[in-house]
Formats: sequence, C-alpha cells, structure tokens
Amino acid sequence: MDFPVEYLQLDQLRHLQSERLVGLVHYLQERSDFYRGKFNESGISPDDIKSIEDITKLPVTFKKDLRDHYPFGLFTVPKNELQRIHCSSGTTGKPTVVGYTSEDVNLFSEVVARSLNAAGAKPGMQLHNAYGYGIFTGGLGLHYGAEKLGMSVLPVSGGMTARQVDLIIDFRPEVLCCSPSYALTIADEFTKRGIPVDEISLQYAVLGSEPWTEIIRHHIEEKLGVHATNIYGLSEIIGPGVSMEDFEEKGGSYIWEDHFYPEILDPITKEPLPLGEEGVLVITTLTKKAMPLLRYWTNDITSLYYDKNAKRTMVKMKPILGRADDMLIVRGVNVYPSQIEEAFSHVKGVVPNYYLTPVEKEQMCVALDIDVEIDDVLVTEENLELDTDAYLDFTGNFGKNIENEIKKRVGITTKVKIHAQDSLPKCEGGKINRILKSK
Ligand code: DLL
Repeated sequence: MDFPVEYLQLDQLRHLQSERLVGLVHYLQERSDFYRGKFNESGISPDDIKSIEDITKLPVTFKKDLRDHYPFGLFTVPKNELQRIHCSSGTTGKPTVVGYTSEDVNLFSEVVARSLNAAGAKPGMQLHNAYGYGIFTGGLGLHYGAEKLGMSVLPVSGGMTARQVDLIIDFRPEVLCCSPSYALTIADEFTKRGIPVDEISLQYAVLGSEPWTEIIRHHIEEKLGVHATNIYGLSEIIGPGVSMEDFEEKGGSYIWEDHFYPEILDPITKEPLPLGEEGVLVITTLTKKAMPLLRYWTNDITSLYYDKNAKRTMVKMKPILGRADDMLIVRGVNVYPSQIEEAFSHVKGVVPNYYLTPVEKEQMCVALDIDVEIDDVLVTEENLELDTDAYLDFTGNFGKNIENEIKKRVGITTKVKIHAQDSLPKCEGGKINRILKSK
C-alpha cells in the first residue's frame, strides 16, 4: 500500500505546505481569539504570510498557552462540531485538552495508517493494540489508523501481561503496539514461559510514547523476533503518527510534514537552528480544524536531517533524546536518561531495565545512582550463585565497567548497583518513569 504524498518532490511539497499555511493563518485570524490576539500583539497580518518560509514570523505556542485557556479556549470550532476529545498525559496540574472534528479524526487515522504501513504492517494483518484506551491518544489513535489501513484490531489496552501473552499465543497477531518499556515486559514473559522466538507470531512492533534507544530495540527484536520501529507524536499535535520509522531503514523517523511542519529552535534563544543541529522540535499543524497550533513548542529534543538512502522524500528526525524537562544537570553536565541507556549498550550483558536516582546536596544534583539488571546468562556462564562472595565480586566489577562507560561517554560520575534479572519493577503498561525521587 502506498501513500503517494510521501514521495512528493520537494518543490511540490513546499508548495503544498505554503498553500496550507496561508490558509491556516487566515482560518485562525477568523476563528481564534487567542491567535488574533497574538497576531495583533506582534504586529503580524495574515497577509504577511505568503509561503512556508514566512513561518518564522509567526508566534511560538507553548503548553502554558493551552493550560491558560483550559479546557476549550484554543478550539476553533463550536463544541457541537467536535467528534472527539483527548488529553495529554501530564503528571502535574490540569491536563491539556485537545479536540478533533470528524475531519481531524480522519486525518489522525490517515497518518497512523501511513505510520503502520511504514512499520511493515499490511492490510489483512492483525494488530494487538496494547496502548492504553481512554483519554490518552495511543489506544484509539492506533486503533483507527489500523482499521483505516485494513487491519483487524484486538483492543486489549495495557496491563495484565500474562493475559496479553495468552492472547498473542492464541490469536497469532502479526503486529504489536505498546510503549517500548511494556514491549520489554511482554518479551520477558515469553522468555519466562520458555517459548522459542520462532513460535511467536509477531513480525512487527510499533513502539513509542517515550524515549528509547538501540539497546531496547535490540532486546525486543531478539526476544520477540520482530522489526521494532519508533512511532512518535503528542496529543497537542494529534497523538501518535506525527513521525514514524521505516522498518527497512530505522535509525530516524519521517515526519509527515504535509500535515505537521517541523522546525528546530534553540532551547534558550528560541531562534531557528539549521538542519542537523539539535534543539527543541516545534511543529505547526497545517491541516487541523478543531485546534490548529502554530509553532507548538513540543519540549522534545531532536534534530532534523535528510537521509540520502531514504525511500520517501520527507524530512527525518533523530530519535528523541528526551524532554527538555527530563534533563538532569549532574555537577554542571546536562544528561538525558536516554544517554545513560545508550552507554549501557556498550557493556555486554546489561538488561535495559533501570532506574536513575539523582543525589542532591544543597539542592544541586551532585551524583546519579543507577540501579540496573544483569542478564542471567552472564551469571550462569560464570557459574555463580546468587549473593555469594564470588557473585558480589563479579557484579561489583560489572557495575564498575558500566560506571566507566558512562564516564567516558556522558562525562558524569555515577554509582551503579547491579540487580539480578527480573528483580527490578517492570513497566506494567503505558509510559515508564525511569527517574526516581532525589535522595
Ligand atoms: O504519547 C502519543 C503517542 C502514543 C505517541 C503512542 C506514540 C505512541 P502524549 O501523552 O501527549 O502523547 O505524550 C507526548 O511523549 O512530547 C514526547 O515527550 C513523548 N513521546 C511520544 N512518542 C515518543 C517517541 C503520546 N517515539 C510526549 N520517542 C511527547 C520519544 C516520545 N518520546
């Protein structure tokens, strides 16, 4: 199945984006008190916007703007024209609320269908959808997209891992979707039951909603026998399906930029950065009706690039390094959990189930304690018995190796405590929080 727009020549794509942006600013001028106010404040007239290149003249929108206009203040259609409402998964304060017209729901389904297709899924395949159903956009987003592609869906939602595995064994789906940390939990359950990987029906895993790195991809692909690909998105923009990896390319994700125009801004100056430079991803929704956003500050750190071997013409983004909020400053060094995770991949035998505890002194983070698991196989190979002196020596040295690797690659000093495989809490469905409360 092909979605021809993914292969547009760049000049045609820019033309389409320009037309859409011009339409959007006029739409907002007419329908949005919020943006009309912003245009007036900064002395912009919609007529100043003639092409996509003019986008930098427009104001940046922040999460705070959504919060300040809770719940429906940024909607540009009356409530009776909505078809659906979702919320973002904020952990503090009021959630941010997003609305969809029926056209928006169609658009959402279309970009998710494209994403599933890029992930390797095909019409006629069955999706085991372990994303949460509810106000979170993951469950329903993947559900509608899969149906649009012509797949069947088991709307199982997250949690109850044993039942998930029973259903995968009995129903034999080809595609799994859930968060990467939950895919690890599902994969571990298969291993625990001693089911050989070639007996698992799954071929593709479509994973996102949280940052993840190659070590997690490697574990999931090996244990489930799948192509694991990265799906990215956020409720404010639409939900999952803003960008997606291709299962034969991996390494970075196409942004569906006919609908979601990306820019990278400097986190401090908020000025645009050139292609290839890392900063905050900012997205303009070119075609949404119920709650279009101009230059929305996602707070996610990444960079944009073109891949010369890419099948499609659209720009790609690197995996998200983390949310700007999740950055730890350890003795003056900026660190994202994903960088620690990446460092693990250089030590053989690390199981990427880990937790980070910042250690504070006078309200400054001075160190990082890390709890992480070691692969059972390594311990068995050494013929070690749990908790004996030999075991403690071995895991002590193993921890030192990890500390050295992190020092070398990330530049911070850590204290690593090694735990037996399956002994740390696992993801029970949904997003995992790997940063624990400071000590
Ligand atoms: O997490 C939408 C989603 C559902 C994406 C299912 C993918 C799969 P929110 O709850 O609004 O929406 O959270 C959005 O999650 O700003 C990122 O910080 C993070 N995030 C989402 N996908 C990825 C990813 C959904 N693939 C926030 N890699 C975003 C890294 C991700 N971070």
